[in-house]
Amino acid sequence: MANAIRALAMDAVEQARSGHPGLPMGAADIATVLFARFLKFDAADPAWADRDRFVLSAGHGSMLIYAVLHLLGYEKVTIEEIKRFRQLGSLTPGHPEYGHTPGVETTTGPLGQGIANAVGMAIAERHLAAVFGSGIVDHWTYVLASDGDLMEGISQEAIALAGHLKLKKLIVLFDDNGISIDGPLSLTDSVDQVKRFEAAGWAATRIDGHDPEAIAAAIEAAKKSERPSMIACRTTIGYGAPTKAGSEKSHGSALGADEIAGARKNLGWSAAPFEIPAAIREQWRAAGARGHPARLAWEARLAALDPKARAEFERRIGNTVPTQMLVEAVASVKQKLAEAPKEIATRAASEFALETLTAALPEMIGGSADLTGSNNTRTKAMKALSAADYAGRFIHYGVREHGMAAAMNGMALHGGIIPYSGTFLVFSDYCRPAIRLAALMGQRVIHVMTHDSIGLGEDGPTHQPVEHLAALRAIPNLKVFRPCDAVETVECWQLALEHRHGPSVLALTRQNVPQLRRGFDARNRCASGAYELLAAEGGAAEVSLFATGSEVAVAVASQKLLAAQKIPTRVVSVPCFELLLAAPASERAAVIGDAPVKVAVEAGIRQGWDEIIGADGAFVGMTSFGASAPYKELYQHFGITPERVAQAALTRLKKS
Ligand SMILES: Cc1ncc(C[n+]2csc(CCOP(=O)(O)OP(=O)(O)O)c2C)c(N)n1
Repeated sequence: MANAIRALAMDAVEQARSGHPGLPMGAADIATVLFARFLKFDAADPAWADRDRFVLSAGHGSMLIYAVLHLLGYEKVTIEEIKRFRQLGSLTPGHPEYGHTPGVETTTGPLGQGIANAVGMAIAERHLAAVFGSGIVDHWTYVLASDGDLMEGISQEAIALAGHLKLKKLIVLFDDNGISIDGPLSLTDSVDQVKRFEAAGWAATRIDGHDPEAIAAAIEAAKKSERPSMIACRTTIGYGAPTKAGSEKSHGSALGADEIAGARKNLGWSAAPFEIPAAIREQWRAAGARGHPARLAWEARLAALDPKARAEFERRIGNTVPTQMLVEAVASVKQKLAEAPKEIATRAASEFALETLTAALPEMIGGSADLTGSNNTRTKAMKALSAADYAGRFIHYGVREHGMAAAMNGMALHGGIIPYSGTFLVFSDYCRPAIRLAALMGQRVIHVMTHDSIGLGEDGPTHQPVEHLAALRAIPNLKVFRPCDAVETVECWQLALEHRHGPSVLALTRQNVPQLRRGFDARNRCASGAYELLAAEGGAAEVSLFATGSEVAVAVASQKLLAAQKIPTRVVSVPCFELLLAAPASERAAVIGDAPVKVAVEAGIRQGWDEIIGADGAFVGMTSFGASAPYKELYQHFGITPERVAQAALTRLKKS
């Protein structure tokens, strides 16, 4: 059975003239034992909610999972798709892509992400089991990780968190082949991985990864452990290849006809390319159907559940937000703000909104990377999620932004949870690879990123984001929200929760801002990405001021200065570029307007703004890193003031 994986991997990579045969050939025995004897799944229903999750963290070994899915009988993964490995539109892309190939649980390729996703999946499993009971949620999360996965720093964050949370249903199979691209691992690494995992609170062991009984025994033992488990499986990369086995030469390129012929001989595999002998195919198909009775039994248990509980489980696992409840929750927050306006930081406004939103949406699981009090992501009612209480809804991620962001992706992928978290906006760089993957996979994860400009003050330039808004806006399918006050903050929360197929960032202030939206307006004005907050007075607008977040108040003050000089000026709040730029051209044109002078103000760099104000528009913002001082002084020092904005407008007006 394992040789069938090896043969398909060799043949597909050869046909594509590109790909990675070494890992699938080396890890074939591990995958065979896992899928044929342990993994709970049903090839006939890849979306079964209580299936065991399998994460191929070393995504370059994609032919391993494609071969396995094909052999198990996943309907869509046909031999034709295997033959089209790495070709445009095939179900077998270069690296596994979530949502593309049934049976692929997460997109992997950037090493280290998969193992960190798996930690999130294992957290999701424990939490949902605590909420809905082990009759409905009770599954394992398995990971196949390579040397590269374990060398990446993110793996340390993931391992430490999993050990701390005692995620006993997480099992990592380490493809311990001692080879990476540059050559033997002795070039780069001397870590004892077993000791490393043990130090993080895992059970860890070392076995021969080509001995099926040893693999099975190690998995059996891992399933009895009270801790997460790591099994270092000593393997030979490119197992079976006559000259390239055990060498980096089998890692990432086609083996060539002679080497493949030699490997077929060594493995005793005489079938033609892409052909699987009937007896072996039968065994694989039987493995693919092995979980069928378990699935039916699970479906019966679900059907027997109290109808309300069943409906709630199905709603949550289907990632369906209760629209009416969300709309009502947002309206009630806005009502309170209309009655008693708040001059507070938008991070505090976010906490105010979360009090109501998290009560309405039990699937929201919050967190922070050790900045809970600063990010305001934990509401008073939220209990911590811990090894002692997986029903808790707030995760203290520790100082682990990258691991946090990747674990959040895993939770969203698992289903049943809307993860949101907190850190400083400047540390979005530490989360960026995982945010990018959330965007690529279309996952609803929400990052609350506070201290969003020089407005954070004394912590200085290391902590003051300058280029971050622009950098985040560059990621496709990510929505970046920068609300200007408490009302916009709750509206942006609603939009982030409704952005079902992609991640969001909420960039929030540390400093207080005035509530600019007064009175009750049921509409979500942020939904159009930008809107006219204040119309021009005294005639057609000669100046349009555009601003986001804390700088909207600067624009509003500037409007007064210009009004004193009889210059009709409008103010447009731009809480979300992506929504504005996605709006129909006519709507976009209407909100951007045709005032001869356009000025934008944002305490960040200009990049991206030209799409709104044009290359000839004026920009008041940052052109350098910030500095350490009280924030009001910084706004003066860097010239982000009403006077400077008015001056910029006047200078342009004179020119025009
Ligand atoms: C974050 C990241 N950096 C670099 C790469 C490029 N890359 C792909 S595989 C690999 C290392 C290969 O070694 P290993 O993980 O041991 O895999 P094996 O050689 O056993 O297949 C590298 C550096 C990557 N995919 N992701």
